[in-house]
Amino acid sequence: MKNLSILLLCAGLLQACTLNLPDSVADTGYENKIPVIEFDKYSVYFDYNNDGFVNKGETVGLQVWLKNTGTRAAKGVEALFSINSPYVSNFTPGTGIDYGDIAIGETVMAYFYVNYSTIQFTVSSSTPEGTQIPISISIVDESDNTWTSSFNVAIQ
Ligand SMILES: [Ca+2]
Repeated sequence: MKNLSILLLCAGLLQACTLNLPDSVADTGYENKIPVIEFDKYSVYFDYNNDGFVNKGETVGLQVWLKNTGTRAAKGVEALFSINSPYVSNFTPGTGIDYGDIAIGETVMAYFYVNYSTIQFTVSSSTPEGTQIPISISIVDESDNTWTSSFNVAIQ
């Protein structure tokens, strides 16, 4: 609560606040800042009928963006995507995808295939409409920071 009050004061009095920060805030150095990498968004890069949606029976390619929501840049980010659904087959790649460096607040898309998609899979023609396909992401950087994130793809 004390820190919140200080932050509110700082909105208009940045200079004065810098001089009066309590130790708990003033001592927050670079070593205490961490990158946090998580799923940001995806888009359908290619699908069989070109409607931009993932339909049952289609083989699709998705582009996936990751974002650094932390307080420090991440170096050498690699993401391994996995899927566990009875309606999905031919999920690739089974290896990590190099996202490179991700600055604070930056959103980055990486692709694995020549066709510029990040991941690719086939949806069974027996998939019920409205099924949510869960995709997990295991993320690591060169400093051995690890994160897990996930998102759902709706089958139209
Ligand atoms: Ca489609």
